[in-house]
Amino acid sequence: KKGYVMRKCCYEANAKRTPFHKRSWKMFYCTLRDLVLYLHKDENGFRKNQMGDNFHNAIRIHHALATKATDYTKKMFVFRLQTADQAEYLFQTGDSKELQSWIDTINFV
Ligand code: I3P
Repeated sequence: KKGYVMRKCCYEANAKRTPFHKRSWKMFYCTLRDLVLYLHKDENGFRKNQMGDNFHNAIRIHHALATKATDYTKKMFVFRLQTADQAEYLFQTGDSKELQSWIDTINFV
């Protein structure tokens, strides 16, 4: 699965709260492949730079959980991703169908 999403970091690994200057929403082109969610600036990023500089923008989703962020009311169609290493992110998708599709894809791969 792939597509543009907005992402906000809330917690880094080991439930460490993301510092204020890194908590803003950013747009990414998101590619889910082999249990890893790759986040690139645009569609070309993945191809150009498969093994490249974006390692820190790769989120391992093995034993991760995606749920609708019903408590986050500032934006619509947002899900929360909690990873095995206790990082946490919010992702905003385009509509309710995309929202459900990302959640299902992440939880059932
Ligand atoms: C953050 C930015 C985010 C905001 C976050 C701010 O500031 O305004 O949009 O999250 O609030 O810290 P900056 O751009 O300087 O990084 P929301 O959109 O969810 O309010 P937070 O610290 O309460 O997460």
